[in-house]
Amino acid sequence: MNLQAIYHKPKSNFCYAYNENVIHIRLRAEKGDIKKVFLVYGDKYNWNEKQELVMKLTCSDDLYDYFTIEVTPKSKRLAYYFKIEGDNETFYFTEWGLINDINEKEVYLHFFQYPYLNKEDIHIVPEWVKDTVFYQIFPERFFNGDTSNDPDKLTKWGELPTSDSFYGGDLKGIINKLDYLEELGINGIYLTPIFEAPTNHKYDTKDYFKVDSHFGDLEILKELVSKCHERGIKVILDAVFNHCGYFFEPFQDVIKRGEKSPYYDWFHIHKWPIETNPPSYDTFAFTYYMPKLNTANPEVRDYLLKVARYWIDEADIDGWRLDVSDEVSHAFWREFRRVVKEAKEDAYIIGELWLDAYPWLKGDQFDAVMNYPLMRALLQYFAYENISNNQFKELINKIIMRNTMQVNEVMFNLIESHDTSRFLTECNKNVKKLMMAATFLFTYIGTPCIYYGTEIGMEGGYDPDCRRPMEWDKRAWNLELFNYYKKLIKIRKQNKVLRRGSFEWINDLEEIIGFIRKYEEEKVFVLINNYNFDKKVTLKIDGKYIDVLTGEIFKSDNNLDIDIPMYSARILISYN
Ligand code: ARE
Ligand code: CA
Repeated sequence: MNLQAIYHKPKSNFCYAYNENVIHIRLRAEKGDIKKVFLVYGDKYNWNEKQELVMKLTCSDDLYDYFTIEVTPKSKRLAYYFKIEGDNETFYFTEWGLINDINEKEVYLHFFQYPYLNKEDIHIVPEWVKDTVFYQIFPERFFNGDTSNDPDKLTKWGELPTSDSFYGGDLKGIINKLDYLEELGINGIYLTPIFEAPTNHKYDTKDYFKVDSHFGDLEILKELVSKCHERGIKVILDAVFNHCGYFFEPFQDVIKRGEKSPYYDWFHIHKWPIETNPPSYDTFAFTYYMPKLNTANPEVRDYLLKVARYWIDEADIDGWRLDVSDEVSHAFWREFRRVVKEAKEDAYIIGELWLDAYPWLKGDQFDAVMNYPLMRALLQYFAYENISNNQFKELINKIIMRNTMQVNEVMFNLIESHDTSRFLTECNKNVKKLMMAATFLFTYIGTPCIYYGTEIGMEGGYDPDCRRPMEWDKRAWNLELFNYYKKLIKIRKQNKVLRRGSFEWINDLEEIIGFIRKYEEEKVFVLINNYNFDKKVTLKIDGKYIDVLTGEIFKSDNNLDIDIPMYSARILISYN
């Protein structure tokens, strides 16, 4: 047995409260090394009544197996250790390591503990997020609903963007297109920044309390949010708190007055007079027009927290997406969460974080992050075909195991954004591959987000090309893709099992990606063929199923042979 590979840690993603009653436990071991693991658990004050349960080998990544189990400790206290069986040896894994034998008289010296399941420490995620399909809008590029607020020099709608083009898109434009969004079926909108700022992307805020005049004003934002709410659509805004813009008044004051400015300590200034090339102060990515804010300064914290609260109170927004969230202090985000959840209990807080984000997702900071690791796996498997089926599964498993299940269930899942090139461009315009990746996105755990225009086949390379103005001429749409997206959204909305169900791979399908999701009595089998050859697979299933993509009905009393033509998928839902 490879003892060094065995890993567990209480109060981490390996042992956490899932809700007020349930604790999830995971154990890691070398892949293929361990035959069986038992969880021995009980209350440390009443150890006599301890119980023993077999843990399930839920998944594996490239190196490890993960065994998991769910327990409901009666007294809310949990003491436990693992009994691990290898080929011809048994070990006990305890707080102090691996031992050959447990001396039950001294067991209290050994066991791991989740000492008490305190309610206020549990990461409660907003339930509505699980029922939401998001749509990301870059407001400058969606629709121009009010030409009277346009910037001076406009690029013609339809022409390709440069880093500084303006097209005139605005909030009124989004209001005008709500029928479109409702027809598509989405019920959540994430807007990249809308506050006053000179650039087209507005990540360089000048005034955090003002809607940019090219986009509208407070009244129009309120109208947008209330009209969205009337249609059951939630609205999330972008919080750019890592840095401000060059023209942010406090920064301008520092430029003028240096150390005499009361705002000097709002930033990280290395030298005055201020120089911009290279910047003599900390910035976002050495970008001189994005001075980094000093959240160690309580005044800065108060200011930003006021901003966070203001837009919830004034405009009734439903959450925040946090720009460059990894470079802002954890201490700040903890306060941020408290303030935001106080203003709106079920607000959704999403970090923009491209890494393993577990340190931010323990329940005291964010609810979820933009799932860029998932996007990467989808690109590798569906677009580039440079990883095998198994490697894809291992990657997905690795990503699942990084976080708690309540986080996975509200993860902000995406296949492209305003910071990446478009999926369709990455897969050489093979719309079928995009359709297959989308099938995964809409049937997988977590909340799907569509970047405006994906659904009609928009293309584009890296920023700024991925921010082309939305195509409104239906003749230029890929209608097959559009209808497929509509269908996927509808299927997800109609089937709770896709929004709440458990997740498990179906093994031995060779080139087919297959998984099962279960929720109460419902079951769904998803099969995806991302290759240019037809396949037939045999599923060991019983009962009646409908393929909600095609309407075909299947009956089986053990082996179901099913065709999966090239670049197609099946979503088989059980019914009586
Ligand atoms: C501008 C120009 C671009 C040019 C760029 C480089 O528009 O054409 O290529 O400058 O100089 C905003 C604007 C961008 C703008 C940028 C700087 O939207 O258009 O680019 O400001 O002025 C990392 C960060 C992540 C960040 C990405 C972009 O970790 O936080 O880089 N994303 C957010 C927003 C952006 C925004 C900003 C931050 C700044 O979503 O839109 O940019 O407010 C890896 C790493 C990641 C890295 C990622 C992408 O995987 O792990 O850390 O993200 O690659 O590079
Ligand atoms: Ca306009």
